[in-house]
Amino acid sequence: MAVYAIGDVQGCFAELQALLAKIKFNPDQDTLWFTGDLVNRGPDSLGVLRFVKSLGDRQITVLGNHDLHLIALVYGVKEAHASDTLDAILQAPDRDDLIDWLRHCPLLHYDASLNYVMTHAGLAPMWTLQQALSLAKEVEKVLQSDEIISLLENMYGNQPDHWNDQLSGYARLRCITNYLTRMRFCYADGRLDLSYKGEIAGKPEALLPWFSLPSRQNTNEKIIFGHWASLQGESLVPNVFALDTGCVWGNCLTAMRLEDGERVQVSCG
Ligand SMILES: [Mn+2]
Repeated sequence: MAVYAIGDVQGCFAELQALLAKIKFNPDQDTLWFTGDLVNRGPDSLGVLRFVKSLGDRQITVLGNHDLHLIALVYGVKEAHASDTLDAILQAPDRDDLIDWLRHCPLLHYDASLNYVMTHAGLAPMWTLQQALSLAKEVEKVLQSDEIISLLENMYGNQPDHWNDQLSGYARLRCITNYLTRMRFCYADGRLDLSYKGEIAGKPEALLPWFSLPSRQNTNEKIIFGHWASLQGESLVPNVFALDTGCVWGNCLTAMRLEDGERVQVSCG
């Protein structure tokens, strides 16, 4: 009856199976949480997507930027990047079922009894948990509606880069999506920086990891996130659990058991 949160898989199907064997995952009893970016860059995104979908309600997946990119490709709103490894999904006979399942995944998951919240990139420092829940739902509602193509067409771009409650329309949805799926560093006032992607050690002085802002409004929440492989699984901040350990970059894939915080890893070299 365990719940495990698993970091970014990015198409590394064999490593995912090895990790599930190592934790002795029992699909009749256990539940898996995925931090998103199930697909892309790795060798078998189709295998990962089919497998996670097949788990039904034994899994909870929050959407990452690569998952949204796949959805945008299938809806014809974006062109593939040279580094994408999504062709097998695009040509799969069950493609439409897989994408329809994917677009119904949430951007944020909160479990009150376990007292954990999970998103792909983290919780914007100026949001309370209650705010974040309701803002994520605003985007989910449109992603799951007939308005999806228009949302995807308007989803890309780095502006507006600073949340405020007055934002409206697609600018508002884009800003929410960027905080939930692309955030790493912010300025002290909570403005997003989406350009610097390097190590914390070499960061520009004005930037802080989102979870280190002194004014952060959600420090009492236990937050699980992925997206940021160069953290190597360590945020060094209480209640902030970084689970992307760079499987697709040859490092490792991590599962954390929520009941006791114990971590299990398989190496992906
Ligand atoms: Mn990501």
